[in-house]
This record gives sequence, C-alpha cells and structure tokens, in this order.
Amino acid sequence: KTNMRGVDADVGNITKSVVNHVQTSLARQAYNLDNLGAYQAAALSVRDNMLVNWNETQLHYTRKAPKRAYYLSLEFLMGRTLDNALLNLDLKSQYKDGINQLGFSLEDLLEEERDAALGNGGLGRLAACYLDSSASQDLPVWGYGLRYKYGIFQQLISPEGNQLEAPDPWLDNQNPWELPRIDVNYEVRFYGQSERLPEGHGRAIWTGGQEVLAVAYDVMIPGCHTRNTNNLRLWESKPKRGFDLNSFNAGNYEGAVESSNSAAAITSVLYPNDHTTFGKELRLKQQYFWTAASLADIIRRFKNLGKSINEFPDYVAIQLNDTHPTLAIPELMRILLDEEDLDWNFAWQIVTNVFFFTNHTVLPEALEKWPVPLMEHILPRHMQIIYDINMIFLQAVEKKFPGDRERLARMSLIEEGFPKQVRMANLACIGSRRINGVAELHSQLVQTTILKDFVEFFGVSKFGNVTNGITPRRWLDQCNPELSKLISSTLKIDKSVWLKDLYKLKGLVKFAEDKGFRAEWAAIKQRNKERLAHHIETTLGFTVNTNAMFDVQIKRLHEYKRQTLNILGVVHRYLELKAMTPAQRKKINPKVVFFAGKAAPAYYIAKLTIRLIVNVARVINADPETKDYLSLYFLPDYSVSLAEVLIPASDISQHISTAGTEASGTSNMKFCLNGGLLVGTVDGANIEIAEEVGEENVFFFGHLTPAVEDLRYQHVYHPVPVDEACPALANVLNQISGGLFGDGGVYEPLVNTIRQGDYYLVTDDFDSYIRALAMVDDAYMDRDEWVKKSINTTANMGKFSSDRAIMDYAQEYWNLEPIPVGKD
Ligand code: 26V
Repeated sequence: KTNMRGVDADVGNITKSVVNHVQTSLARQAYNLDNLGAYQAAALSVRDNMLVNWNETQLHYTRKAPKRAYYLSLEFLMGRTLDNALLNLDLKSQYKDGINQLGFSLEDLLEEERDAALGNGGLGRLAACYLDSSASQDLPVWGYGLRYKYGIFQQLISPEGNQLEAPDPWLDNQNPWELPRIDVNYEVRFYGQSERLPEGHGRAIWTGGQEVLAVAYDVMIPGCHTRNTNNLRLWESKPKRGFDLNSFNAGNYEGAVESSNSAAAITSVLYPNDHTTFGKELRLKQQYFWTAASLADIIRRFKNLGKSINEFPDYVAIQLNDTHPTLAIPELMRILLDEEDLDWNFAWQIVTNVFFFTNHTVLPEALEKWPVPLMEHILPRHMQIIYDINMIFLQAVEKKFPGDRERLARMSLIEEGFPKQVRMANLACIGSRRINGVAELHSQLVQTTILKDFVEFFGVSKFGNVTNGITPRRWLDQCNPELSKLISSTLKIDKSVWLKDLYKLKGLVKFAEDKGFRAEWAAIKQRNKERLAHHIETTLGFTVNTNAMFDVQIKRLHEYKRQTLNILGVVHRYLELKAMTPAQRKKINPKVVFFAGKAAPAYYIAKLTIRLIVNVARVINADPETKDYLSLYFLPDYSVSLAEVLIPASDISQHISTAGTEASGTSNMKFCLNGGLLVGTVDGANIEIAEEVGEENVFFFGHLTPAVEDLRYQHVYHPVPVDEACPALANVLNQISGGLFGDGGVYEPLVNTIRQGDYYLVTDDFDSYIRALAMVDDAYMDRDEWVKKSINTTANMGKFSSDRAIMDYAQEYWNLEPIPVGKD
C-alpha cells in the first residue's frame, strides 16, 4: 500500500521497519527497549520514507534545472520533527497503530524528541515556517544555515527568581533527522594577506591565514500533501588537518590541538542575543564561514548546469535573512573578480541581480555594524572590496545629489568614529535586487526611517513588503488536532485541501451562528486548557484553575515588547482585588496569566523583569483572598514545543509593543489561528490581523506610531511625572518599591526605566491598557459572544499562511516556478 505521498503505508511493514532499526541501527533488542530507543527507531523508519521522496525531488530538480532560491539564515528554529513528518507524509495513524502493536504509545515517543532550537525567536521560527511552505508549494528552495552544537541555552529559574543559563546539548542523543555529507565540504579562509594585482581591474590575491573545513549536514524538509521534499543544509566547522604534527612531535600536545579547537569553535554555539549587536570576533567568523561555504556550494551546483556565469541570476536567487549573511555580497564579488576573472561592472551587475534582503527590525541597537579593524584582520580581501563598492557608490550618490555631504556621510558603508564601522544594512541594501520589510507598517517605517536615503536614491520600486506568515500545518493541524478535525468535518473539506488554501477557513463564518458548533468549539478550547494544565502539573507541580480565562504573553524578554506593562497590569489587578469585599470579588471573572520567554544572558533589565514576574507570582498565588480570581505563572525554558501546548489553550494573548517597534510578530498569528483573541497595540502585523478579522474582534489600545517620537522627546527633557500622568501606575510602582514582592530595592533599576526616560512609553499607555483589559473581561462575561469572536477570528486568518508569504517571495522577488515531483 503506497499512499499519496509515494510512501509505504502498510502497518505491518511499518512495525517491521521499526523493529529492524531497533536491531540494526541501534543494536538493541525490542523486548527491553525504553521510550527513547523506540522514538529513535521510529524516527529512523520515518526518515527512510522521507529519503525516497528527497532523492526523487533532488533528481527531479537536477533534471528540470529550474531557477532555484536559497534562504540564508543564521537561525532555523525547527522544534521537533517526528510529528510534523508523520503528518506531512500522511502516515500518522498508521504509525500510531504500528507503535501500539510494539507496546508503546506514539504520544509518549513524540515527547522523547529534543527540540532543534537553532534560533532565538521570531526570525528563526519564520525561516522554519518558510521551509515548510516552500516544500508544500513545490518550490525549489534550499535553506542554508549552521549546525550549532549547542542551540539556544536552556533557561532555569533560581529560587530567587533569577534566570540561569545552561547549555543545550541537543545532539547528545544522536540526531536521526540529519544526514552527514562528509563528501560535501569546502575550505574557508580567515586572516592572511590580500594583495591587489597591478593591472587587475579591482582584482587581488588572498593568501595565508587559517583554513577551516565546512562539512555539510542535510536535513530533509517534507512538503504537505506532495512528494516534494526539500533540503536544509547546515554547515559544521572542522579543522582542515587533525592537529599540528610539528607541535605534536615537539611534545607540545596542547599547542598541537589548539588550531583544531579554534576551527571547531566556529559552529559550537548559537549567539543568544537578538536586537543587540556585540561585534564579537567569533560571530563574524560564523557569518563568513557560513556564507562562504553556502556560496561555494551554490556556485558548484550552478556550474554543473554547464551555463556561462552571466546566466547566474537566471538560475539563482539568494534571500538574505536580515543582515547576518551580508558578507555573501563581497564574497560573491571576490569569487567573480579574483577567481572568475570578471571585470568589476560585470561582476556587480550579477551580484545585484542575485541577492534579496529582508529587514526584520528598525530598532537602532539591532542594526549590525562591524569594526573596520576587525574586518580588516579577519577578512582583508572583503574589506578592500567593501571600500571599492563604497567608493563607486558614493560617486553615484554625489552625482545625483551634488554637494550633499551629510547625505554622503549617512549613506556611506563606513560609519566614521573610533573605530570606523561597516554598516551591514547599507551594504545589504545596495547589493540587493530588492529589499522588503515583514509587515505593512514595518515596511513603511523601513522606507521612511532607516533606508530613507536609499529610497530617494534608488526609487521606491526597489522596496516592498511581504507580511510574515506561519505554517498552518504545525500551528493548527499538529498543535491543535481536535480543532483541525472539527474544521474538516464542518467544512466537509479534507484537511489536505484547506491546510494548503487557508482562505477556505472563511467557510466557518456561517457556523458562528450555529449553537451546536459553538459548543464543540468551546469544548475543544476547554480541553486544550486542560492539556496545558496537565502539562504544568506534571512538569512544575502547580495546579492551574482551568475555569479561568487564560491570558498568555510568550516571547523574548525585551523592553520594547513591554512585559513590564503586563506585569504592572497584573499587580494593578491584584491591588484592585485586595481592595474589594468578598462579595465584590465573586463577580470577578477569574483569570490565569502565563508568561514565558528567555532574556539575553547579558540583558540586565530583561532578567530583572523575569525576577519581578516570578516574585509577584509567588505572592499572589499564595494569597487566599485573591488566588481564586487571579493567578500567575512564569513557565521556564520557553521553546517551540512549549508554544505548541500554550497557544491552543489561550483565550487572550498579549502583543503590546510600543507602537512602531515590533516589526511584525508571528505568535499573534498563531494565537488567532487557534481561536485566541488579541489584546495589543496598533503595531506590526496586529494591524493587518485586525483588518482581516475585524476590529471588533481585536482589543487595541495605546498611542499610535506617529505620537511615539514626540512623547519620547518630552520624556527626555522632563523626568516622567508618573504621579500626575498616571496615578494608577504610580501606585503600582510604589507598592513594588515598598517591598510588597520582596526587597523593593532589587527592582529599582527596572522601576527607574519608567520613572526616568520611559523610552518605551509605559506611563503613556498604562491607563488605556487597563481599560482594554477591562473590555476583555466584559467581553468574556458574554461567553456566547466570545466564542463567536473566536470562530470569526480563526475563519479570517487565511492571509497569514506562510504559503501566501512564500508564494509572494517566489513571484515578486525570486521569479521562481513550482516544480512538482511526479506530475510530469
Ligand atoms: C539581530 C541580532 C543582532 C546581532 C546579535 C544577534 C542578532 C540576532 C538576531 C537579530 C535579528 C533581530 C531581528 C528580529 O529577530 N526581528 C523579528 O523578526 C520577526 C520575523 O520577521 C518579527 O516577527 C519580529 O517582529 C521581529 O522582532
């Protein structure tokens, strides 16, 4: 029995293949196997199925020789693979039966898998969703990234409420999903000397320094309801030679392995900060190592086509996920000039037709800059090329805007100062065919703020918007199977159809008026809340009140995301409850507030916010007067897998960044797709979600983007008069400082960010935030109306499928066609 995905779906064969892997791949016996062993054998068996399709897809792409796109991302936040693979291959029920026959439960085995957490947050998870959508839409797209030995750190919370970081050794139990390709490897050079050739038309020879080997590991990416299976290629760094024989023979054993250690260090760990740059040498080495290996691989594949190099842009599009892979621009110039012997203009023509650049933030502290001395030291040839690009570019700017010295200074690739720095966003912008932001408002802000001068120089048509999306496979079918089933049976459409055409969800609108349907819808939400409560009970030992409204904020800790606003709102609610009589409290709608998220290890204020949340939770959860009406949990070690349990359980979620700061947000889409409502600011993709689902279904509050700059300006010159501007907030801050949640002194630096400067406008938005939460409470009281809102929200989320987003990139940017396998 071969199913529609071209794989063997016979339960007998499945058990045979799992047992075979137990004996041969794991060298173990089926009768004393634990869950981990059974998971590994099941994974290997599923992998065999994927391999068939993967081989066929790669062969098909090679034969058809279409234009291909490459998604270069330093982060791929993949999460777990087994469940997703089973669903995309349409094998889940067969494996469930087969695993059962072997005396195990599939649900238990799924829990054995460790997350592949090779990313920080939204940017990395977006890359993972785009891979899923590329395969599902039959697009010939490969991802390129790094195979970090350690992913994002594990978060522990100390008894005092401090975040502690531990390593994430995700590869310790073997990784059944990767295929090592020791035969696919490239040498990557660092340091050394670059000498310009006398009559070289910009050419040079780069020699010496350190050479490191990049080895490929392939991860298969199965599409949904298609045989197309794409590839994610991750590079591991290795020393070119095992160790230095001279040192070894001289008895210097440590010295002998030093260089091999420094080679292996390059891909050892994911940098755990987002939105702050550090200018660390190892990070720059990661960026070059990865772009150089990826480009070499892309060029080798192109050369196999036997085409001339000037056709490169007809066969290759390279998407730069933020500025992290921007070195690919001077690297391709280096290859074309120094190795292919092209002249400068011709090479630049090719380069500027191959690259596309996505910006993911307008926060100034996140814009990458590298010190010129560091760049000169590690990449002497690339620094020369950057200077050459800059000189030619600034000449063109001078020609278009004669005598405008300030404009030249702003647009230069080099920022003056001590030291001088290379501005990576400027380089990415001038080296790319097109540039996009990730939501309408954000793309506008990109064009009117950080890249304004470039819009004036190149014209606006070089700039665009692709609003982010999420894959409905993982973020609905996989994480919320009951809702998925209800949708299929209600619409009378097979899930394989609506999961790939998410606008079909519109058909649910008319069922919002159907009482029976509403009851089923609400019952599923309730069971998802119980599933979350059960998870918390078994992992943390807390008993959660599932009769309460579940209010969730899960994202990286950052001042701009304003977890502070949320926790201060919780304290405000607590103080109000305390002031009530028991009879008054009885009328209150019970609420449980959940937080989860990691703080960058060096981000002091973010860590202090976690500490405050944990200590507020300790006090209010223990208060017998109020605990039935308000409780609070900080769930440690937020991950993709935890999100899959939290999101389907949420009634309301918070997306409350200062207007103009959150480029898009993607969890907002995940909550709404699962029938959770939003409370949020008029920011990022919240705006487009409200456009789709109707403003009556979103709880908006706060100042709008144009007001933010003025308000900030006022704060700078007058210390924030919190007591006058917002007495409710002043009271909350005073209670914290006064020690209601333990030593108030501890929180002074956090409280002072508001009292002094209040850059993210907590004071200005607090009252309107509290009013919005009151409206949420009122709306929740009318449960029937609430469920209608929930249904209408899910029904109108079609736009936010990452399939729509990836097709937009394919058509408007890459000029790519779907290449379905097995259809011709
Ligand atoms: C920047 C940096 C700076 C150097 C240190 C390491 C590092 C790592 C990541 C970043 C990127 C920050 C930009 C980012 O993550 N933006 C988020 O992108 C999401 C996907 O587009 C979007 O939904 C979020 O709103 C946006 O904050």
